[in-house]
Amino acid sequence: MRDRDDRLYRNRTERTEGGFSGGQYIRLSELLHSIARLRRARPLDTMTLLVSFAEGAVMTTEIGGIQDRNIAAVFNRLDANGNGVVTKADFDAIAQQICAQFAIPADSEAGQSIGESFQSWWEQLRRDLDTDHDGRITLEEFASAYKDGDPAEYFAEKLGRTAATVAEAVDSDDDGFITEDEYVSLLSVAITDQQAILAGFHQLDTDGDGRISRAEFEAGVAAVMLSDDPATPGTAMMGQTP
Ligand SMILES: [Ca+2]
Ligand SMILES: [Ca+2]
Ligand SMILES: [Ca+2]
Repeated sequence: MRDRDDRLYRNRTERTEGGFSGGQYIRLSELLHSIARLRRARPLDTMTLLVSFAEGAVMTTEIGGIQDRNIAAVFNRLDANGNGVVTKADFDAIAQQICAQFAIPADSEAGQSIGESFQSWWEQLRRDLDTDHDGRITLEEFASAYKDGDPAEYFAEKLGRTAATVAEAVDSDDDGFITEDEYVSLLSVAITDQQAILAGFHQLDTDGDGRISRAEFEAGVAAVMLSDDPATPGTAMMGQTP
């Protein structure tokens, strides 16, 4: 136990002191930007890629508090082949799914770039989260990143940047606000229960003006996996209810 605690501490310290060069969330932002750049010749916007990534998500689990269930929901999406651990094979599978969906040949320049982007994202995750260095990220390892110590400030900052990228993509008319329609169209690929989607929308709309500002959205995304209080805006985004 002592060894494990030391390892977690070391792991967190390295992350905090810059070993986390960019972090997995920054990787996602970079990935979306680079793919968007690559695909500019053909219409394939960031929103479409986000939707593609979210499809097939397993968004409901029955066990634990709201934080555990949100963490499990994200973990299950990363575990693309559903074998209960996140490995390189999952990221290969996600890259292949995206290439297949957009008819991008895997051996083309664009296909190779997508594959490399997901590989670098996996490598970053492995360095940050695979605390026993066995090449597999278990749910326990994944959850410890969000639950041990006090990760809130750190993750709020990192996740906030990805949230900004997502908000930009979802705000299709670029007026700085995400409307109910824009929000529902993003979430409905992952969550079938419309009431659950709307509950997430209203929870994020903290000033109650009927639309989600980018600041409201970014604050909510940053909190998704960090809070065990169902009253915290963001905790309902993944379709989990108290
Ligand atoms: Ca897996
Ligand atoms: Ca491991
Ligand atoms: Ca609002």
